[in-house]
Amino acid sequence: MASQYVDMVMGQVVARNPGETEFHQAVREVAESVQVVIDKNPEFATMKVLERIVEPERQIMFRIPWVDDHGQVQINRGFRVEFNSAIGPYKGGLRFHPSVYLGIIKFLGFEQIFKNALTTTPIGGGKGGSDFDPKGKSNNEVMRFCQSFMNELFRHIGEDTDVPAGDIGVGGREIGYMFGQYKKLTNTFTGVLTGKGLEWGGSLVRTEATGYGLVYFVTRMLQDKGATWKGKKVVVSGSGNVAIYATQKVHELGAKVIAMSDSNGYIVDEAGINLNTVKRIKEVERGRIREYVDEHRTAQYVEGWQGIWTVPCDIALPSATQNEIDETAAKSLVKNKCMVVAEGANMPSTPEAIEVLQQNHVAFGPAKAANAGGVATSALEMCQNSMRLSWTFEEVDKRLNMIMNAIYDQCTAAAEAYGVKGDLVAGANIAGFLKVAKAMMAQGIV
Ligand code: NDP
Ligand code: 2IT
Repeated sequence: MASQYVDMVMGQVVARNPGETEFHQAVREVAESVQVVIDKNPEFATMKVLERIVEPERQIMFRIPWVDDHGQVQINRGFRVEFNSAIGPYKGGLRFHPSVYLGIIKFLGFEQIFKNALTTTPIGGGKGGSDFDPKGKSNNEVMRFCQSFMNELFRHIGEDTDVPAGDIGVGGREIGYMFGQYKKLTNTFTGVLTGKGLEWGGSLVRTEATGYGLVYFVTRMLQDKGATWKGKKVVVSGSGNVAIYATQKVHELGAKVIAMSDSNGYIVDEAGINLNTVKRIKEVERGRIREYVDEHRTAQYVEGWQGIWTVPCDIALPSATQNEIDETAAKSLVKNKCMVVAEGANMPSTPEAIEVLQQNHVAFGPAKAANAGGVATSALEMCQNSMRLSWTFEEVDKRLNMIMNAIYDQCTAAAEAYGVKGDLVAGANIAGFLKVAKAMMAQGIV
């Protein structure tokens, strides 16, 4: 339900950011949700809060030259979009994937503003990355690339300024190489990155946090339907950090993940995915998901990643990438009587897909809320770094669980307060926006 005001803001966003379709998509959803907030609080319109929020505070693009194992010079492009610092230092991951361009980093940075606001912790929104493809690269190549990336990035970040972390293609290995280079360049040992190794400032539970948090969030969605995890069939797309630890927690809670994927295809194992095999293939060997069927005769491999949404399930957790559930996939989930869809990935459902799911009463948990456990635990890592101490696994996990419950409560309360009861998309956008908008109002025109 677009209005004149939303149309006006969207017109400006499209004109000023041509070709950045993912960014337009992310902005449109928030703008449509917060229309009711702006109607009720006209000072937000007078002070142009929405128009200011859609403009990044700072965007950095830079050259990343490095030398591959054959002695050839390679050039990639690096990005850091420091989107909004109204409630804390810029915070958000780095994505290394060949599809990365400014529009992807901006959509991710924009989403991060509201997600981070929902976590209840004091962090602003940012995102970065590169079009570097880590696939098939040696460890030494990845190290040289990360060092070159940090040779520019270091001057823009800092524990109280901007604190990057991982995302697609950036895990513990890459954070290690980047942290080493930052430390060498600045001669400081600070909490400038999160997702660090446990021996050098990392937090317990950060590795598991996005996946675990997603499952804690879905627990509340199920409760609202009078249901539990027991005996449920679950499909999780992707087989990276988010997918693996969501699957681990799903299994702990007595449900069964029966399908996972990567960008080539998907596996179905009705006996329940053996997570040890997936972890070995993806985390240790950096192999392909198809290798799973070599060891598990009950399983099947199907080429192409989109088909995973035709696998009948009670709960779907898209945890790979943006726009992986389109209208057709959503219709297929509805036909198969899926009861809950919750987003582990960022913006994995198209607007058309969300409409199909919501109209058919499938409970829908949006990324900003459902996958916020990762960045929330990053904020807990920052907190531990500042105090120069570390909490136990149980302590961090308990805080993560409390945060996911608080996020769920904020989303449901905001949806109810603004007349869209039960709509978690609107609830997440409204609650996140309100926190940031109030901070921006208090801080003047800066
Ligand atoms: P990883 O790099 O660990 O894993 C990504 C997984 O998604 C891989 O299995 C990858 O397959 C698959 N994938 C990537 N691109 C595509 C594509 N175009 N089509 C199909 N599959 C694809 O990343 P994460 O698990 O960290 O991130 C997954 C999602 O979760 C992203 O959307 C990310 O933004 C989001 N997220 C991550 C958080 C974190 O803490 N890590 C926090 C919150 C959200 P392949 O190996 O073939 O590339
Ligand atoms: O999308 C995300 O929230 C992340 N990739 C995690 C960001 C972070 O700073 O931990």
